[in-house]
Amino acid sequence: MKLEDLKNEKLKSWIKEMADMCQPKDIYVCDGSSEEYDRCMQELIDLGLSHPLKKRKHSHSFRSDPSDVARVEDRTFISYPNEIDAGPTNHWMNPDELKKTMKELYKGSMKNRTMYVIPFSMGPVGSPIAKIGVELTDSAYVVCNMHIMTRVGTKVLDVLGSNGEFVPCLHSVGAPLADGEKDKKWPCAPIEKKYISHFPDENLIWSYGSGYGGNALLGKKCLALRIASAMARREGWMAEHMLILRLTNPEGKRFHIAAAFPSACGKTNLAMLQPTIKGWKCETIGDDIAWMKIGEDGRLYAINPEAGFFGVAPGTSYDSNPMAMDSIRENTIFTNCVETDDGDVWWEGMSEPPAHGKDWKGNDWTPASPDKGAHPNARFTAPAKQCPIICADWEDPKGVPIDIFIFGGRRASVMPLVHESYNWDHGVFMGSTAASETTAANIGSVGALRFDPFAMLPFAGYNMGDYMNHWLEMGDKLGDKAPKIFYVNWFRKNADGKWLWPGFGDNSRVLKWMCERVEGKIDAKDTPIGRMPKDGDLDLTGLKIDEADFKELMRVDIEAWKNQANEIENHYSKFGDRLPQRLKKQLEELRARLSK
Ligand code: GTP
Ligand code: SPV
Ligand code: MN
Repeated sequence: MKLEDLKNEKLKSWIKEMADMCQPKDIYVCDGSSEEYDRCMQELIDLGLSHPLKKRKHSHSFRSDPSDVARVEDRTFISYPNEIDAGPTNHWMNPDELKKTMKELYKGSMKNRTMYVIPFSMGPVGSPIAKIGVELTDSAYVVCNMHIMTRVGTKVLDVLGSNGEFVPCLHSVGAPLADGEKDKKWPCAPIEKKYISHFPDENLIWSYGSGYGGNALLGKKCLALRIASAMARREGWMAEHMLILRLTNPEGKRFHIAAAFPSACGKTNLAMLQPTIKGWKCETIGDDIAWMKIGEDGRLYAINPEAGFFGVAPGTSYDSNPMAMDSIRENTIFTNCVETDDGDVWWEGMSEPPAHGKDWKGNDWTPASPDKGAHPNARFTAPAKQCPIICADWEDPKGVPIDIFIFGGRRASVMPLVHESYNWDHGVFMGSTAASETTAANIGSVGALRFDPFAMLPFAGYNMGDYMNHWLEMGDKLGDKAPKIFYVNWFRKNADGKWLWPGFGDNSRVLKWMCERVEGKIDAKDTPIGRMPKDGDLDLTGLKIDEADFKELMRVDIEAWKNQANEIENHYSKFGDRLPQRLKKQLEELRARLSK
């Protein structure tokens, strides 16, 4: 389709204005067809960027620039006229100033490149809950990934019509080409020139300088979380960093669970759970993002706005996550994995290593090499419909009614395997005080403990204090129809640094306990931090776990929790008068219970 044929005048004039600034050699409007995917991929193959895999049908391997391997939180901006509206946990710049700086960078940034226009829908095309975005990008890699991760093409333009609303998303890798200049293997800009910018008042996204993941696939973290969370607050719904799954018990009763864990802390794995307890079944609805609205019956309904998985490769195996392994057998893009000599990909934790291959930097690699073969944030991009346990209703625009919310993170100590909140406010308190060790999903230090409220620290599009208040208000609206709230930690370690809990499929045991709590089948034990399983209520049938290890896994260390309460006070103090009083009260109540 040509630019002139676009029916939406606002879209047409925005594209023209952006093209005047970025000066691409041509403009191409994506139709979303498989021929288009193949053509873009062929261009990338011809440039030497994409390597077709002999062992996996219609699949390709990429290696990014070593400087461009993950999200860049330090270069991510939430831009409102007033800094306080971005809040203390976001990087802020004044919108005029930020735009001025970025316009200088965008000027001529697409020279000798094509500007692709990607109309996409987050959520099923045409559904009332879906949002339309249009990404302008100079990266064919982004086009191919967006084809998998979102619903792209002419069908979206048809829904947009002549006067529909869309979120404008401008993206440039920030590497213009001089006439006749040969392209780099992975064009991008140096870190100090990268900007991932959001203007929530205008529903506008500007991204510059990175070609990787959430920095560049703007439907995902930028639109579906940062912009959508701001929209959701204005409109009374929720946009959360949550997986969605359906669990069916042996009697056929269904439970819908939404869980928020920080990046690289187990969402994809839990979403594709293979229960190790008899008669229980799990189906996947989403693995990263949930949009939730209150339905006519007063319950909270969730949809997955995405169409694919952008999943962490390392650690994914037929043992840990067979459903993910089956999802990536074909039509998949791999980034920063090992390429084996026989034309496949490999990563740490997948299987026995190949005798020889090329590592994520393109160097010769053998199991004796000192460095990891795959980057710790190596990823696969795969269509969600390829997941063998994708739920039949996963694209139902009505969504699924949520029974259970789970928060969690990586904590080597302090946090027990599972506890339940006393009520909604206490659950919001648990979410607002979630803490986790940092991972390779962001460029920065790994393994450092930080508060990551609701697993949304890098993704909240407005002041986190206001965000906490929005959760409280949603609870007020939901009343007794609100989901029950739990907190889990699959990552507690013993003194030798070994996991105390087997995790993965065995996490079903914890979910079973939650479902039985929701049904009112069993009581729980009150502890200072919340309700915990009574002895024998957590189903450990067939599991070999040392008694002492299990005790340690479930231990509530009062002294450590008193210390935790002090850290929470410190964390809360950042939010000043934007911190809801109801959460301060929760902290006081926790302290009172700890001192009893
Ligand atoms: P993002 O896509 O970054 O949002 O990550 P995610 O939350 O989907 O994390 P994912 O499921 O991809 O897991 C990240 C890493 O944690 C992988 O290496 C997993 O193998 C590992 N992991 C997931 N679940 C468990 C678990 O129950 N126990 C242990 N020990 N590791 C786990
Ligand atoms: C995350 O970091 O939480 C991801 C990967 O899901 S990215 O799309 O890069 O944000
Ligand atoms: Mn994520």
